[in-house]
Amino acid sequence: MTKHKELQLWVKKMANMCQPDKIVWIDGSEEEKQRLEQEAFATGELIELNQEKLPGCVYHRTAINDVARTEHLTYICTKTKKEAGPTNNWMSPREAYKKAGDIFKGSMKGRTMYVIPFSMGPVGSEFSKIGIELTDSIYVVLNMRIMTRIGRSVLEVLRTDGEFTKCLHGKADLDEKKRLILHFPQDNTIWSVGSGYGGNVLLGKKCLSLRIASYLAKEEGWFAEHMLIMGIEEPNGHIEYIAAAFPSACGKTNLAMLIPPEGLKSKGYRIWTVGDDIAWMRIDSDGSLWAINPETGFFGVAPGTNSKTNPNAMATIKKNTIYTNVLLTPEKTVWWEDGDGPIPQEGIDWTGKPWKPGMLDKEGKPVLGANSNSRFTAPIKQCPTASFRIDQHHGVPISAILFGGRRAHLAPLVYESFNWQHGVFVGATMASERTAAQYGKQGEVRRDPMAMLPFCGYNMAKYFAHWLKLGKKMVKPPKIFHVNWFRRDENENMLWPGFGENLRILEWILDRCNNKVDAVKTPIGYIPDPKDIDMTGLELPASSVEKLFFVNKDNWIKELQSQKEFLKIFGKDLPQELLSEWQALKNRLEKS
Ligand code: O2Y
Ligand code: MN
Repeated sequence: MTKHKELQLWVKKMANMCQPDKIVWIDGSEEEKQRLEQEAFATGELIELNQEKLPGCVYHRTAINDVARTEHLTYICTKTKKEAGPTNNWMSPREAYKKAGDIFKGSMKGRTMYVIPFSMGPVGSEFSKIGIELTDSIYVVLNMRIMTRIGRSVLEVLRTDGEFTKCLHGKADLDEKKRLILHFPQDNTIWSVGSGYGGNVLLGKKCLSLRIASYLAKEEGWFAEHMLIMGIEEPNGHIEYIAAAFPSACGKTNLAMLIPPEGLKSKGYRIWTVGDDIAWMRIDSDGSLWAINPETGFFGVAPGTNSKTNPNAMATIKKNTIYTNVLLTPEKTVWWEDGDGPIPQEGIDWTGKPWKPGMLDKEGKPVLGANSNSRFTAPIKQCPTASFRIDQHHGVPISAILFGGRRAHLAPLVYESFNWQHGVFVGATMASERTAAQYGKQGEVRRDPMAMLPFCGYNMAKYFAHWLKLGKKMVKPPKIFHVNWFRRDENENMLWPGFGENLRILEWILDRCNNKVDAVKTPIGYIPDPKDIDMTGLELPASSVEKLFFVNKDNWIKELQSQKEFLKIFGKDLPQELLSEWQALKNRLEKS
């Protein structure tokens, strides 16, 4: 399928190591998809779902020990440890290739190696990057088919000597002790072995589009970020785009496809979804920032997704969707906790065992039908709010960047940074409190700069410097804001309803970008005058509004200490500008 010599040689070399029985080049056709599905149905790798109720949908279960990204087995393999920085696991390239090579050796005997040419971003766009993933999993091929642009057209753009990221994935024995997710930014290479799930194996997603791309972005002068992109159509028909970075499990997918509340909908607001997870952004010749979503699908968490929390997601996943690790019902439909519809009276749970509601495990805890990280993989274009700009090579112009997290008693509902440098400080010190559903101690604050802690492919101190440097290159940089949809009162009651109501805050943000409203200066940044937030149709007591915007000086002084401890880990590499911002915040708080 290709005359690209380097590609041919690399495929041959990897095949010599993994020893598959067969090599199949993926062309991306519909016929090929049907063939692969039939093959996977025959082996049990996939189960065909009820085609009347869920046309084009299939079901997959992963190994029980393989249900989420494994950050502790994920490495950045740069020549020196310093290049990977203090927040990444590091392994030398020599050791990493040897360790993983030993696991890969002969691991595809009796299996087929699929060669997937894929483009992150529209095929042929100057924003886009090409990858080739070798994998022994049909499940991976079919997921990549939804999440990226694959097949013959990609090879045509690659021609005979184009650059590509070498992505090798093998399931091997699916043994956690022999699982490694390795990134070699200096070789433009990813090796993933011993897993068959999600972010570990769909190598175009977190591995290429964030870890490798963040490194390429630093070298080439652009941004690869863990951000949603959405368009907000204003009553006058003009669409403004924003990008937002929240740590995993803080509602990026819900925000990206929110439904305007009645009060604002009647004004004429409409939402356009460009992406829910990743943004690649470049400074254009007009001096402003333009973004594309390099992906073409959603790999969303099922539990908690329902017609109330996210009706657009529910509409998206009615057809052509891969369901992973959810409950399978006797009529071959799917169900998950906090989903839609009546609880099925029986089913097969995500581990493959018979399940009934109310079942308890040995410790007396409820047995879940769906794994808490069970997923749907669905095409963005099926989303009722999908933007008509998704395939545009040039992307969309970004007016505002939002950072956010869960901070029960600290950050106000929204605040605006004083300028780009201050905004970078706000992003660099961003943090979120763990929920009960997350691994670790509930309520514990996890620093997650720009929501990139698990995804930055190089030293994060240099990443902050890169943000500062690009800020200086923009004539009209986006304004940077911080949002916190999760503020609670003194009795731990949530103060803000979130979901569609968040549009009220986005409206204020855009008004700020367009110099339509003034704001109140506080030590941490600008906050809204509550009268400038349209609350039509939302009954919120005045006391709640006051609490939502309260800047609690004592809590912020405590926060300063925690920020300082975090920034300290970067030592001398930390840009001086961020220390100055920290000191300035301290001075402002002490004076207030
Ligand atoms: O657990 C996984 O393998 C998936 S993690 C994921 C998937 C889609 C979007 N974001 C994330 C994330 O962890 O940020
Ligand atoms: Mn994500």
